[in-house]
Amino acid sequence: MVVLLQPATFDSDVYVNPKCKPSPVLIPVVDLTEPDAKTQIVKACEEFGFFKIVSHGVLPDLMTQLEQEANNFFALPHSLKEKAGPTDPFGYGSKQIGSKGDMGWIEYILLNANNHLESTKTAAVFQQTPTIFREAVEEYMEEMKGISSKVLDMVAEELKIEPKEKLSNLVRVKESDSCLRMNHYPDKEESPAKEEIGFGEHTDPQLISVLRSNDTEGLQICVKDGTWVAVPPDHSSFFVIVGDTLQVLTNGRFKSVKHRVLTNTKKSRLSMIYFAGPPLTEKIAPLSCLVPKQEDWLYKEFTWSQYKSSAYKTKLGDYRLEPSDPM
Ligand code: GA4
Repeated sequence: MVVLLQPATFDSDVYVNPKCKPSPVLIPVVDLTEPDAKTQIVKACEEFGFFKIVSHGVLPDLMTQLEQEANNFFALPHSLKEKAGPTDPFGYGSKQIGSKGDMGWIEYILLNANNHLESTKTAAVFQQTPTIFREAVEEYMEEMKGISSKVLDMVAEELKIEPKEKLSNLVRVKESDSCLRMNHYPDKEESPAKEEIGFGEHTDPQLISVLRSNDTEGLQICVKDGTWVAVPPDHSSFFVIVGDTLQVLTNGRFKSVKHRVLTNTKKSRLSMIYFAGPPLTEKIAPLSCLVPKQEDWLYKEFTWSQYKSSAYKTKLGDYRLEPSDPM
């Protein structure tokens, strides 16, 4: 199934893309219960590095409860929220993204999916909030681990990757280095609201990311010809984003998709993104069952820990996956 998306329009010169065409773009929507879902997922990963999933089985109550609790956190006085910051990279952050000076119209919480209470910053997030917030976060992370493993199993089955749990095990094991981010893009008082960068363009370093937002627009993806396409929000579905690591494992067959969030509405946007990452010690290289001859590999082998630490030293928009030299 495919859905028609509207191409993004831009007011400011900064965002004008010379390749921005007024043509509609088709973005895949995959129903996870359909028999050909895995074929559609692989096609979507090759074509866009992005797709929407419906019939995912996650209870709407959990999604709305976490959204409500996150909204309650962001409604706290700034002085209280700051007790869980600055980010290390976990904890509460406001306007600053990463450590290289990227800024956005945003405040956020970044939580490690494993042992998150061991980080003093993330423990501080939950000191300011009722227990129900931590419980909802933990339950939601389990669901997201399930969704990302399921998507990776479907990819493995379609690509005939052996053993067939090879990809999903990277996420399922307790050592997996995944994290959950809750982004709050505050509303604008002025009318018409000024368009600003909420979260600048970037690719995600991990395997896949699973995003859910409230019904406020803002997310855009960059399609093959360089056109930016606005993704209509849908609070009951998830959006899957291919990350750099899956691009390397598939030797570039799947592309990690550049995306960004622009804020130009009077409504605040809240999104939750689960970044499914492999264990820190995992060696990442094109899968030999997909690319048997090493001379055909576009990327050198590296560990997730090496890639992650080099990515965290870059600016958000930097291109981090030069073939043969990902370091
Ligand atoms: C992008 C994906 C995730 O949000 C994130 C981000 C991280 C951060 O916010 O600290 C990074 C960014 C993300 C990629 C490059 C570096 C690191 C900010 C930044 C400038 C948590 C992640 O893993 O990488």
